Amino acid sequence: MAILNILNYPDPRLHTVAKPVIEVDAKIRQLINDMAETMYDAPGIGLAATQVNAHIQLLIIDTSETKDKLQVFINPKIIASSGEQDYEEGCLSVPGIYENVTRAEKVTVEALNHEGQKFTLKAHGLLSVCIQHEIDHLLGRVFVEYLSPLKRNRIKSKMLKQLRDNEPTKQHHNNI
Ligand code: GNR
Ligand code: NI
Repeated sequence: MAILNILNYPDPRLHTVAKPVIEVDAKIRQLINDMAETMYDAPGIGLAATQVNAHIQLLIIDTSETKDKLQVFINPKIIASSGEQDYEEGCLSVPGIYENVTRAEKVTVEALNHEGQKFTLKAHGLLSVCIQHEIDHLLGRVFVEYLSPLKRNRIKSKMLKQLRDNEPTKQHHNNI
């Protein structure tokens, strides 16, 4: 197991469109284990392979209180959606930012599990939000793209400033 590096917005690699998984093999299951460790460590309730710079259609979610109900979605497809809901979203790739996003209230998703078996799941509420948020990552979309250009640009500037402030050269300067 390993904790993987999470890409931070506005890293252009977050806009990569993920390719379908051809075979659910030992290598994929290793990545699932590493992503799970990374998500629980963060901590977060979901993680898309895109966020750890693996551009394949794989995402994991655990919205349980007890953090022991990992759900794996490989090659996920939303086959039905209905209604609308607003939710204050956050993202491990946009740390410290929480903004309201409107999405479908209910979704039906088809995917493969960690054993490569096909399943269908109907979700509502937070799980539905999370599925849509993670599938967006696989399509190269980050939730801030639903916000106004003004808000998005403010967030982008804030993230770039954080990045600059964390550079080793600056760190040295700060410590003197
Ligand atoms: O940990 C996360 N919390 C969250 C809260 C509201 C809506 C979506 C999410 S997903 C996020 C983890 C993440 O960035 N997944 O891509
Ligand atoms: Ni996210």
